Amino acid sequence: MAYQRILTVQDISCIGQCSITVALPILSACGHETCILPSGVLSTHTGGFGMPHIKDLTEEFSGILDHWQAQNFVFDAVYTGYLGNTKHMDFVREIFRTLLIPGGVRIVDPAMADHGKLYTGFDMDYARAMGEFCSCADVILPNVTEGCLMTGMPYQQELTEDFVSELMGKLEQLAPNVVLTGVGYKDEETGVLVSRNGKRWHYVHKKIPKSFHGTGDVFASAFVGAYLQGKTLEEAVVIAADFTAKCIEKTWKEPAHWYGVKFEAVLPELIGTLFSEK
Ligand code: PXL
Repeated sequence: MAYQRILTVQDISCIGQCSITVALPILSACGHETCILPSGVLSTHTGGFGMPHIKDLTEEFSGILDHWQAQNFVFDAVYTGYLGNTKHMDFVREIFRTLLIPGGVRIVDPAMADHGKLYTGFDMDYARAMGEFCSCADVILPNVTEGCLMTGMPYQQELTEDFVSELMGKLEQLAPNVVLTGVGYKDEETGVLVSRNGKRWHYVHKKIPKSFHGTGDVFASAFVGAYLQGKTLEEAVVIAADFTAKCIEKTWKEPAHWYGVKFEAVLPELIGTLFSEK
Protein backbone atom coordinates (compact mmCIF):
# COMPACT_ATOMS: atom_id res chain seq x y z
CA MET A 1 0.00 0.00 0.00
CA ALA A 2 1.32 3.40 -0.93
CA TYR A 3 1.24 6.13 1.72
CA GLN A 4 1.46 9.46 -0.03
CA ARG A 5 1.41 12.93 1.47
CA ILE A 6 -1.13 14.89 -0.54
CA LEU A 7 -1.84 18.60 -0.24
CA THR A 8 -5.35 19.53 -1.26
CA VAL A 9 -6.18 23.18 -1.88
CA GLN A 10 -9.88 24.01 -1.90
CA ASP A 11 -12.48 25.74 0.24
CA ILE A 12 -14.05 24.67 3.49
CA SER A 13 -17.79 24.77 2.96
CA CYS A 14 -18.93 24.21 6.55
CA ILE A 15 -22.19 22.61 5.41
CA GLY A 16 -22.94 21.06 2.03
CA GLN A 17 -20.73 17.98 1.54
CA CYS A 18 -18.25 19.36 -0.95
CA SER A 19 -14.61 20.37 -1.25
CA ILE A 20 -12.44 19.66 1.82
CA THR A 21 -15.18 17.94 3.85
CA VAL A 22 -15.38 15.39 1.02
CA ALA A 23 -11.69 15.24 0.04
CA LEU A 24 -10.35 14.58 3.55
CA PRO A 25 -12.41 11.49 4.38
CA ILE A 26 -12.08 10.01 0.89
CA LEU A 27 -8.30 10.51 0.64
CA SER A 28 -7.88 9.13 4.18
CA ALA A 29 -9.97 6.09 3.24
CA CYS A 30 -7.65 5.64 0.25
CA GLY A 31 -4.76 5.39 2.70
CA HIS A 32 -3.07 8.76 2.27
CA GLU A 33 -1.86 11.48 4.59
CA THR A 34 -3.91 14.52 3.62
CA CYS A 35 -2.79 18.08 4.29
CA ILE A 36 -5.07 21.02 3.54
CA LEU A 37 -4.72 24.60 2.42
CA PRO A 38 -8.22 26.12 2.68
CA SER A 39 -8.81 28.78 0.04
CA GLY A 40 -11.64 30.22 2.11
CA VAL A 41 -14.33 29.36 4.63
CA LEU A 42 -17.96 29.49 3.55
CA SER A 43 -20.94 28.88 5.81
CA THR A 44 -22.34 26.64 3.02
CA HIS A 45 -21.52 26.01 -0.63
CA THR A 46 -22.87 28.52 -3.15
CA GLY A 47 -25.34 26.14 -4.77
CA GLY A 48 -28.71 26.80 -3.22
CA PHE A 49 -28.65 27.84 0.45
CA GLY A 50 -28.90 31.56 -0.30
CA MET A 51 -25.92 33.88 0.04
CA PRO A 52 -23.27 32.18 2.23
CA HIS A 53 -21.08 34.00 4.73
CA ILE A 54 -17.61 33.96 3.14
CA LYS A 55 -14.16 34.54 4.62
CA ASP A 56 -11.54 34.53 1.90
CA LEU A 57 -8.18 33.29 3.17
CA THR A 58 -5.90 34.63 0.42
CA GLU A 59 -4.08 36.90 2.87
CA GLU A 60 -3.11 33.93 5.02
CA PHE A 61 -1.49 32.02 2.17
CA SER A 62 1.93 33.68 2.18
CA GLY A 63 2.38 33.22 5.95
CA ILE A 64 1.43 29.55 5.68
CA LEU A 65 3.74 29.03 2.69
CA ASP A 66 6.66 30.78 4.41
CA HIS A 67 6.28 28.48 7.43
CA TRP A 68 6.05 25.35 5.27
CA GLN A 69 9.09 26.38 3.24
CA ALA A 70 11.07 27.14 6.42
CA GLN A 71 10.17 23.66 7.75
CA ASN A 72 11.13 22.04 4.42
CA PHE A 73 7.76 20.33 4.06
CA VAL A 74 7.27 18.55 0.75
CA PHE A 75 4.30 16.80 -0.84
CA ASP A 76 4.03 13.80 -3.14
CA ALA A 77 1.07 15.38 -4.89
CA VAL A 78 -0.96 18.57 -4.91
CA TYR A 79 -4.65 18.38 -5.79
CA THR A 80 -6.67 21.56 -6.23
CA GLY A 81 -10.44 21.96 -6.34
CA TYR A 82 -12.71 24.99 -5.84
CA LEU A 83 -10.41 27.97 -5.33
CA GLY A 84 -12.17 31.32 -5.33
CA ASN A 85 -9.93 33.88 -6.97
CA THR A 86 -7.01 33.99 -9.38
CA LYS A 87 -4.50 34.88 -6.63
CA HIS A 88 -4.98 31.37 -5.23
CA MET A 89 -3.77 30.02 -8.58
CA ASP A 90 -0.56 32.08 -8.32
CA PHE A 91 0.12 30.69 -4.83
CA VAL A 92 -0.50 27.14 -6.00
CA ARG A 93 1.95 27.67 -8.90
CA GLU A 94 4.51 28.62 -6.25
CA ILE A 95 3.62 25.50 -4.26
CA PHE A 96 4.07 23.36 -7.39
CA ARG A 97 7.54 24.91 -7.84
CA THR A 98 8.77 24.76 -4.27
CA LEU A 99 6.93 22.13 -2.24
CA LEU A 100 6.44 19.16 -4.57
CA ILE A 101 8.96 16.32 -4.54
CA PRO A 102 10.73 15.77 -7.89
CA GLY A 103 8.24 13.90 -10.05
CA GLY A 104 5.37 14.87 -7.70
CA VAL A 105 1.92 14.94 -9.27
CA ARG A 106 -0.07 18.11 -9.98
CA ILE A 107 -3.80 17.43 -10.27
CA VAL A 108 -6.25 20.25 -11.03
CA ASP A 109 -10.03 19.96 -10.85
CA PRO A 110 -11.22 23.32 -12.28
CA ALA A 111 -14.35 23.10 -10.05
CA MET A 112 -16.06 26.28 -11.25
CA ALA A 113 -19.09 25.38 -13.38
CA ASP A 114 -21.67 22.77 -14.35
CA HIS A 115 -24.74 22.36 -16.57
CA GLY A 116 -23.55 25.15 -18.91
CA LYS A 117 -23.16 27.77 -16.15
CA LEU A 118 -20.42 29.17 -13.93
CA TYR A 119 -21.00 28.79 -10.19
CA THR A 120 -22.18 31.95 -8.40
CA GLY A 121 -19.28 34.35 -7.90
CA PHE A 122 -17.16 33.35 -10.93
CA ASP A 123 -16.83 35.19 -14.25
CA MET A 124 -15.19 34.61 -17.62
CA ASP A 125 -11.89 36.15 -16.46
CA TYR A 126 -11.76 33.48 -13.75
CA ALA A 127 -12.58 30.78 -16.32
CA ARG A 128 -9.80 31.97 -18.65
CA ALA A 129 -7.31 32.11 -15.76
CA MET A 130 -8.32 28.58 -14.80
CA GLY A 131 -7.54 27.48 -18.37
CA GLU A 132 -4.02 28.92 -18.01
CA PHE A 133 -3.67 27.35 -14.56
CA CYS A 134 -4.60 23.92 -15.97
CA SER A 135 -1.63 24.17 -18.29
CA CYS A 136 0.64 23.75 -15.20
CA ALA A 137 -0.97 20.41 -14.30
CA ASP A 138 -0.13 16.78 -14.99
CA VAL A 139 -3.77 15.72 -14.80
CA ILE A 140 -6.89 17.87 -15.21
CA LEU A 141 -10.44 16.82 -14.34
CA PRO A 142 -12.91 19.16 -16.05
CA ASN A 143 -16.57 18.43 -16.72
CA VAL A 144 -17.91 19.35 -20.17
CA THR A 145 -19.03 22.83 -19.06
CA GLU A 146 -15.63 23.64 -17.56
CA GLY A 147 -13.89 22.22 -20.63
CA CYS A 148 -15.95 24.51 -22.90
CA LEU A 149 -15.38 27.59 -20.75
CA MET A 150 -11.61 27.03 -20.64
CA THR A 151 -11.22 26.39 -24.36
CA GLY A 152 -13.74 28.90 -25.74
CA MET A 153 -16.04 26.24 -27.22
CA PRO A 154 -19.77 27.05 -26.99
CA TYR A 155 -21.41 24.67 -24.50
CA GLN A 156 -23.99 22.22 -25.78
CA GLN A 157 -26.11 19.92 -23.66
CA GLU A 158 -26.66 17.25 -26.33
CA LEU A 159 -23.25 15.77 -26.93
CA THR A 160 -22.05 14.28 -30.21
CA GLU A 161 -18.81 12.36 -30.72
CA ASP A 162 -17.54 15.09 -33.08
CA PHE A 163 -18.19 17.83 -30.53
CA VAL A 164 -16.53 15.92 -27.69
CA SER A 165 -13.58 14.97 -29.87
CA GLU A 166 -13.00 18.63 -30.79
CA LEU A 167 -13.29 19.63 -27.12
CA MET A 168 -10.86 16.92 -26.04
CA GLY A 169 -8.44 18.04 -28.77
CA LYS A 170 -8.38 21.52 -27.22
CA LEU A 171 -8.04 20.20 -23.66
CA GLU A 172 -5.13 17.98 -24.73
CA GLN A 173 -3.29 21.23 -25.52
CA LEU A 174 -3.62 22.25 -21.86
CA ALA A 175 -2.40 19.12 -20.06
CA PRO A 176 -0.89 15.73 -20.91
CA ASN A 177 -3.62 13.81 -19.07
CA VAL A 178 -7.27 14.82 -19.29
CA VAL A 179 -10.18 13.22 -17.43
CA LEU A 180 -13.32 14.72 -18.97
CA THR A 181 -16.45 13.88 -16.96
CA GLY A 182 -20.10 13.83 -17.99
CA VAL A 183 -19.53 12.38 -21.46
CA GLY A 184 -22.46 10.24 -22.63
CA TYR A 185 -24.29 9.97 -25.94
CA LYS A 186 -27.53 8.32 -24.79
CA ASP A 187 -30.15 9.54 -22.29
CA GLU A 188 -29.52 6.66 -19.93
CA GLU A 189 -25.71 6.83 -20.08
CA THR A 190 -22.94 9.06 -18.88
CA GLY A 191 -19.22 8.47 -18.73
CA VAL A 192 -15.67 9.69 -18.56
CA LEU A 193 -13.44 10.32 -21.57
CA VAL A 194 -9.77 9.92 -20.70
CA SER A 195 -6.81 11.13 -22.71
CA ARG A 196 -3.48 9.79 -21.52
CA ASN A 197 -0.69 11.44 -23.52
CA GLY A 198 -3.07 11.69 -26.47
CA LYS A 199 -4.41 8.11 -26.22
CA ARG A 200 -8.17 8.28 -25.68
CA TRP A 201 -10.45 5.88 -23.86
CA HIS A 202 -14.14 6.20 -22.93
CA TYR A 203 -15.63 4.64 -19.79
CA VAL A 204 -19.42 4.50 -20.04
CA HIS A 205 -21.71 3.93 -17.08
CA LYS A 206 -25.37 4.20 -16.13
CA LYS A 207 -26.76 7.68 -15.61
CA ILE A 208 -29.04 8.50 -12.70
CA PRO A 209 -31.33 11.24 -13.98
CA LYS A 210 -30.66 13.64 -11.13
CA SER A 211 -27.61 15.71 -10.24
CA PHE A 212 -26.21 16.64 -6.85
CA HIS A 213 -23.78 19.29 -5.69
CA GLY A 214 -20.39 17.93 -4.78
CA THR A 215 -20.58 14.98 -7.19
CA GLY A 216 -17.49 16.28 -8.98
CA ASP A 217 -15.62 16.55 -5.68
CA VAL A 218 -16.50 12.96 -4.72
CA PHE A 219 -15.31 11.72 -8.12
CA ALA A 220 -12.12 13.82 -8.11
CA SER A 221 -11.17 12.82 -4.55
CA ALA A 222 -11.70 9.09 -5.21
CA PHE A 223 -9.77 9.43 -8.47
CA VAL A 224 -6.82 11.14 -6.74
CA GLY A 225 -6.87 8.58 -3.91
CA ALA A 226 -6.83 5.62 -6.30
CA TYR A 227 -4.33 7.15 -8.75
CA LEU A 228 -1.86 7.86 -5.95
CA GLN A 229 -2.37 4.31 -4.71
CA GLY A 230 -0.57 3.31 -7.92
CA LYS A 231 -3.58 2.61 -10.14
CA THR A 232 -3.31 3.62 -13.80
CA LEU A 233 -5.26 6.66 -14.95
CA GLU A 234 -7.88 4.38 -16.49
CA GLU A 235 -8.15 2.10 -13.42
CA ALA A 236 -8.49 5.13 -11.14
CA VAL A 237 -11.26 6.51 -13.37
CA VAL A 238 -13.20 3.24 -13.19
CA ILE A 239 -12.83 3.08 -9.39
CA ALA A 240 -13.87 6.72 -8.95
CA ALA A 241 -16.78 6.55 -11.41
CA ASP A 242 -18.19 3.34 -9.88
CA PHE A 243 -17.77 4.77 -6.37
CA THR A 244 -19.52 8.01 -7.35
CA ALA A 245 -22.39 6.16 -9.03
CA LYS A 246 -22.93 4.06 -5.89
CA CYS A 247 -22.88 7.20 -3.72
CA ILE A 248 -25.51 8.82 -5.96
CA GLU A 249 -27.66 5.69 -5.75
CA LYS A 250 -27.65 6.14 -1.95
CA THR A 251 -28.77 9.76 -2.32
CA TRP A 252 -31.10 10.23 -5.23
CA LYS A 253 -34.34 9.03 -3.67
CA GLU A 254 -34.01 11.54 -0.84
CA PRO A 255 -35.08 14.99 -2.05
CA ALA A 256 -34.18 16.48 1.37
CA HIS A 257 -30.55 15.59 0.66
CA TRP A 258 -30.37 17.73 -2.53
CA TYR A 259 -27.25 19.64 -1.34
CA GLY A 260 -24.63 16.86 -1.46
CA VAL A 261 -23.80 13.23 -2.06
CA LYS A 262 -24.10 10.62 0.71
CA PHE A 263 -20.69 9.07 0.17
CA GLU A 264 -19.95 7.90 3.72
CA ALA A 265 -21.66 4.50 3.63
CA VAL A 266 -19.80 3.57 0.43
CA LEU A 267 -16.32 4.21 1.86
CA PRO A 268 -15.87 0.60 3.10
CA GLU A 269 -16.53 -0.61 -0.45
CA LEU A 270 -13.96 1.84 -1.83
CA ILE A 271 -11.41 0.59 0.69
CA GLY A 272 -12.25 -3.01 -0.28
CA THR A 273 -11.75 -2.24 -3.96
CA LEU A 274 -8.39 -0.61 -3.34
CA PHE A 275 -6.89 -2.99 -0.81
CA SER A 276 -8.45 -6.44 -1.23
CA GLU A 277 -5.86 -9.12 -1.96
CA LYS A 278 -6.32 -10.60 -5.41
O1 PXL B 1 -17.13 21.88 -6.17
C1 PXL B 1 -18.37 22.22 -5.68
C2 PXL B 1 -18.32 23.44 -4.83
C3 PXL B 1 -17.30 23.63 -3.92
N1 PXL B 1 -17.22 24.71 -3.13
C4 PXL B 1 -18.15 25.66 -3.19
C5 PXL B 1 -19.21 25.55 -4.08
C6 PXL B 1 -19.31 24.41 -4.92
C7 PXL B 1 -20.41 24.26 -5.86
O2 PXL B 1 -21.35 24.99 -5.92
O3 PXL B 1 -20.13 26.51 -4.13
C8 PXL B 1 -18.05 26.85 -2.28
